[in-house]
Amino acid sequence: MKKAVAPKNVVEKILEAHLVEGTPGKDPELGIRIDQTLTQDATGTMAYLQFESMDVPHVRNELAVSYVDHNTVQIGFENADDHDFLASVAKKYGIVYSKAGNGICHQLHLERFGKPGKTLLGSDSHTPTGGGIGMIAIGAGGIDIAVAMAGGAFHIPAPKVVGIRLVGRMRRGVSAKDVILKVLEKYGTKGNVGKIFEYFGPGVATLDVPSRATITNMGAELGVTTSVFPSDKVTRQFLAAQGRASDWVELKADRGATYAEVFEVDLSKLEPLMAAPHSPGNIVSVKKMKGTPVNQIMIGSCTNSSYRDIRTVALYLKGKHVADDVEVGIACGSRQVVSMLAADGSLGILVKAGCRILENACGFCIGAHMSPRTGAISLRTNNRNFEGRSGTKSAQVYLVSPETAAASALTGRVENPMKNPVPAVPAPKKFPIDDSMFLYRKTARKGVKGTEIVRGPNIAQVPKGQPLPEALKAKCAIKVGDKITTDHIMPAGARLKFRSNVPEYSKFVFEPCDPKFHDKCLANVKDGFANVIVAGESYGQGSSREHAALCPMYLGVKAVVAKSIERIHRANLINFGIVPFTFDDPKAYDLVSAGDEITVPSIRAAVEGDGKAEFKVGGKTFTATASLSDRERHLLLCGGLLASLK
Ligand code: MIC
Ligand code: SF4
Repeated sequence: MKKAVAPKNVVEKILEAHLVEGTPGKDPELGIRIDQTLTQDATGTMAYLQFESMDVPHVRNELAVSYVDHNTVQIGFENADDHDFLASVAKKYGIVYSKAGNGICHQLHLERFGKPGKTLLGSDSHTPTGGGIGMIAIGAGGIDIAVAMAGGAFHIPAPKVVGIRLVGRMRRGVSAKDVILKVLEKYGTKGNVGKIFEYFGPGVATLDVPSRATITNMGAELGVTTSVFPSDKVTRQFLAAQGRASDWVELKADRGATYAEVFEVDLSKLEPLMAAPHSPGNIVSVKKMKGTPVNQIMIGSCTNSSYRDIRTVALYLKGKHVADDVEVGIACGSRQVVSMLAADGSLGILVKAGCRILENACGFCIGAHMSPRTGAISLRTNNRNFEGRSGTKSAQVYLVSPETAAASALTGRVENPMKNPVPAVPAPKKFPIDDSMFLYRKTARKGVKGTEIVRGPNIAQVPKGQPLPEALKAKCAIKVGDKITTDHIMPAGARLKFRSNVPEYSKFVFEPCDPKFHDKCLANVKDGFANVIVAGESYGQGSSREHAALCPMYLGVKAVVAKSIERIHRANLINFGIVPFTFDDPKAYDLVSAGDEITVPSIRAAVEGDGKAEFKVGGKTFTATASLSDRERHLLLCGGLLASLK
């Protein structure tokens, strides 16, 4: 008799097809094969410096793409140096290179490379955008991407799959951003580590691919491993319109497939929402905020920069003008989007309406363009409103849909876009295709032997970690509270240009919390102490930037002790030889103050064993545990991933 096969959801299907280590339902960590990788310039230089040191002749995964979209401001030589370095690396090792000006990595990857059923690993936390097209797409630190390009597996916590059941159809004026804000209202930005969100139900068919991608993109803010949609007729139509019909495969959950839990969203009942300062999980309704004066409106970013989104904004602004006391900036996601808007007259509408048209890049989203004025209220369609991320610490940033942004631009006040809604933008039958800014496609995977890597003075070496000592004699270099993001740890914006130069960038670690952190750490090291970071809940939220681990490592940080630590940051800490401890009793957090001497007499033995270590602070002791897999244990004992490869 044939053995009955258990029905599977989409996540289980894709993971099973890529499983190389571990058994689902048994092991705490699973190793998966990675088909595609992506990097962006701000994390890419480190990723490729680390890839170089792995000594492999060319990339071994199916497709590797290196995008330039973050540091495109080019004030000073640093950004341009990075671009040249990245281009030469791409040519040499068989990586496709997307030149600055081509667009934002996630939008471009969705348009031109994403394939349902494949795995994608990207050195950017919003890589899950690819989930909109039915990929298991995960954000990670640069060194993990380097390993995947060299053919190595990637490890994820065995996931708990949460089902988000969509029913009904959204009313006009409501859009995908409101769906993900609803999910964020329910699940918040902490406590979701290790989960994967799978969208299913009859409402899925009402969402086009860009809308699905908006939802999976901002799943990053939940702190989940990734989010995924099925691949259906809508996906097929999108791929066909991109001239990639043959990349389509159908993917759906089997009848009877189960989820660890299910949350239902009735799309027809949704209303416009916004995330209030300073967290994407701080959800309020637009109705409640209606009438609030606004100083700035920024539209774009990898969350909301598709043709559908910007065309919708143009429909709201057609024949009208933005209010006098509001500045409006628009950054499209890609050249494809820009050329479509140029062709259908939308660009003209936006210019006439008084919008500032920005480069199709990350720009404002990362505080690298149009920082708002002191104390401004800024409505933005991007995904993060952490304090200071816009480049202006006193600004109050609200995250909204393109519809809310557009309606509010007209009056300079928060407006409900359901009041005078515009018709839905139909999914284009054919997208204009121009891949001319993707270089080295012909030599992809093979590379061009003999290519010389271009290294300007901004390209520094990656520092190496040291093996974990037997005992730790350290000082608490900083004590921070809950929800500390990687933007607090390693600020971007004006500091972003030092990404390829660790000694230089390290000067800004914890700049928003304690600008003296760098000096204190170095003084402690000079006095023979290592450094320890003490933190509250959900430490390391947000970006995948491994500099938030790499630069602290450079400053002698050996351990983080927190109430809880987010997934990508925890993995980055381990990759750079910093032990991620969590307090066994969260009350122990109160026993430590900044500047205290901390000893961990047997830190190495703890990591070799069950991870539980005794910490001594003054006359007091407490315990904290680093729950580690064998692989993670090995990395920490060696002093990090790079050290372990040597
Ligand atoms: C971000 O949105 O914070 C970034 C900048 O894209 C980061 C990557 C980085 O820090 O370079 C991310 O999301 O991972
Ligand atoms: Fe770029 Fe912003 Fe998206 Fe990060 S979140 S990839 S900075 S657009």
